Amino acid sequence: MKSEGLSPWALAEFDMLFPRILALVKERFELELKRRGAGLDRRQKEIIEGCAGWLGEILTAVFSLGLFEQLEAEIGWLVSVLESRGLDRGWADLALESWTIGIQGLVRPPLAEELSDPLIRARSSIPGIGREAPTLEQSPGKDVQKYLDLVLQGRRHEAAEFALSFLGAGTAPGKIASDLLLPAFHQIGRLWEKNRISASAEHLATETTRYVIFRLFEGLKDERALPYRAFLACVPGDQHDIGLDLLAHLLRSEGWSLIHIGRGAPHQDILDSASEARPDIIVLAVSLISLLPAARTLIAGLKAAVPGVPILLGGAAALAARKDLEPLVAGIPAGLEEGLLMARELVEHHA
Ligand code: B12
Repeated sequence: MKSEGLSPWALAEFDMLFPRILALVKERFELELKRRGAGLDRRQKEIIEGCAGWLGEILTAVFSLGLFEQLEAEIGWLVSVLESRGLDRGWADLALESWTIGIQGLVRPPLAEELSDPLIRARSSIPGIGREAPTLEQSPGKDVQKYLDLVLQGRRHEAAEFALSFLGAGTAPGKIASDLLLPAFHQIGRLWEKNRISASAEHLATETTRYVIFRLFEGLKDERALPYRAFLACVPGDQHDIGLDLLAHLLRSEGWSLIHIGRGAPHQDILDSASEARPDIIVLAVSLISLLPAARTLIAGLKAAVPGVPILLGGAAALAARKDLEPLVAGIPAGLEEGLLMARELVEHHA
């Protein structure tokens, strides 16, 4: 597939030398941690140790899909994660510098320049990152804030009753999800990023949200009972399944039958169960940029295993790589409503 600005030779060289470059970068991080990590606690050290491999995964996605603009966004996210955990942005700089040195040391010129130029550009953006308005200051609105407080405390019945009160007032479940549940979730993500809540709090919020979603859609069935069957799965490695779950509820409420395997299935299992399911459409979700190469491999595998079945790809990472991935799939919907519409159009067109 085409990657803007990067030759296939540079890409092949990067793939081949990846393990060696990664080993060098890790070694450099270990040395730096010994040199200036004395005052850091275990969690801080874990974050720093994770930087080397994390950037490697991001670079694999950025290079193979030509997502050069995304690299700066990801570095911005890393700086935010580091600084809110008492670590300075010098560690993000070290990660980019180490990958640059590794590439320049092991890859032959001029391919080395091709690969390291985007890193050098991203590095120069570090001093200016996040100096503007901090994202947490954006107020989520009164209802979202109220719902968010309940979800963060795991008060699932009250959270569900609050969400259901909008249903009683005539708002559709899908609209409640997009206007209440999703903004709350986005705020939860920012709170985690800023180290205001733990990963376990994120898990509690997820399970509470799952319950609220179940209550919102419980008993809702469209009389149309559409004769279509969808197969839904997260890309291997991606745990973010709530968006996919919501789409599943929306489809089910229109009377679709579903084989919804959610998250956790490895590549081959997805291929096997998709071909066994014989669906009219396949719906995949990917939220993390680092898993875009896995998404692309899965799409290729599904096209071979279940030829002719349209594939819809959704989720935050799919949207970020829309331009590059769109030619590979039947559609990348911007949101859940659009996903529902596209799914219907594709199966009707296909039938
Ligand atoms: C809940 C959550 C988790 C839960 C997931 C539980 C679960 N079962 O889903 C847990 C705790 C496991 C988790 C783990 C991690 N997470 Co997390 N997570 C979130 C959070 C708060 C909500 C995700 C979510 O469900 N959002 C609701 C969806 C529906 O909204 P959306 O993603 O914006 O999607 C829109 C569209 O894309 C569309 N859509 C979504 N999915 C689909 C699918 C289809 C088919 C279609 C058509 C449309 C569609 O609908 C939405 C509205 O239009 C987000 C914050 C956020 N901004 O979303 C972080 C977030 C995604 N996580 C993040 C990170 C970093 C992680 C971890 C790496 C570290 C961590 N926090 O522990 C791990 C990685 C685990 C893994 N390998 O997947 C980052 C990603 C940052 C980045 N730059 O990529 C985020 C953005 C938080 C942040 N601000 O730092 N996470």
